[in-house]
Amino acid sequence: MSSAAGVVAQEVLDEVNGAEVREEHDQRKQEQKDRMEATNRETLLRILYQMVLIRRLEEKAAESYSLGKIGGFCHLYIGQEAVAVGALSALRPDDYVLTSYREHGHAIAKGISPDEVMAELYGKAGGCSSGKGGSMHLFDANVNFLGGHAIVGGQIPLATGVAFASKYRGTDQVTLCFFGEAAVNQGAFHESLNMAQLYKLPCIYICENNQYGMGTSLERAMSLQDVSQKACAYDVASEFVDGMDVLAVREATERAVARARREQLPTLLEIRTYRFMGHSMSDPGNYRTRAEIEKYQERDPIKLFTASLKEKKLLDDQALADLEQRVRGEVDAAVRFAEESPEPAPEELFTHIYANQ
Ligand SMILES: Cc1ncc(C[n+]2csc(CCOP(=O)(O)OP(=O)(O)O)c2C)c(N)n1
Ligand SMILES: [Mg+2]
Repeated sequence: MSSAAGVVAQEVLDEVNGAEVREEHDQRKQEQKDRMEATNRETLLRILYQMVLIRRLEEKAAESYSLGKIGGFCHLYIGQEAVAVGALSALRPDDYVLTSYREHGHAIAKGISPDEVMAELYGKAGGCSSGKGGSMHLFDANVNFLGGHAIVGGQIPLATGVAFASKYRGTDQVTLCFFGEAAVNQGAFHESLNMAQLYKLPCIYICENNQYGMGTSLERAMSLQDVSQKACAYDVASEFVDGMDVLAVREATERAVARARREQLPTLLEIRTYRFMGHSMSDPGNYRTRAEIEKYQERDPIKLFTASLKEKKLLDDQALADLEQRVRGEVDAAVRFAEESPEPAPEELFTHIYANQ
């Protein structure tokens, strides 16, 4: 075969692949548009607003990190916003949320203000953890957001205990526990699922499967890669969910919440997603290709949702521009708040060590 023929063949192949991607995209958009029927416009626009706010706040955080204004570790959630926003949109304000160190999005969606999140990233006194937690330890008991946990899988038994407390006290509160797929290999995950089903606890375990644990792909670390199947071992209900479709996440969480609130039973949701940035700000990213990242960026949850809203005539260019401007204003204000907030006082070293301080 001549090299010219080879080039033609590649072009034909690209065209076929491109058509396949477009077809898949159109199909997902149609599914999302069908799901929109179940939710009012105000809620849909709030969901878009939250996803855009989280994205822009983190883009700004990356900038501040590069300028040396944010120290320590910083794990961005860019690409995964539909998981936190979709799931939390199915909760009541008095429900509990616990998650890992990749938690800026969950904190915002649970109601911690952008000012307090940004100030915490800056390590300032105005932060939600008084500047003593940083990026990995956002916390606010006032909105039932119980962290921000840096030990992989550490939040899973804690969430199980929180759900036990709700049941013991006779409330109908539900606990949502988020973790990455690498945490599923921890014993704590298995012990918790066993206990939750045995004790009938209202806990929803959400595995955000972004397919990598630091630089290690799922295939290299897990013998059974279908995470949702693992629930069978403990007789726990489970679902596999597309994490790029915010409404698919919302609907699956609604089903799990109903099971938890009415029947006091746990659920495992495996939500397939992808992080567009490195594991943390210091990740050189040489374990995956540019082409792989671009493939998933085509399926950006914010792009998909915006396109669906526009086609359903629930959003136009002007409304989108207004939303972006409102978000930009909030993010700029959060940065100003963080910059102007004081450093924690030296005495703060001795507070919050034991309870009741
Ligand atoms: C018990 C424990 N072991 C190892 C680490 C180091 N570590 C931090 S993040 C991480 C990968 C976790 O990946 P995953 O659970 O998939 O979450 P993701 O970062 O993808 O959101 C590891 C191994 C840790 N923090 N805690
Ligand atoms: Mg992961």
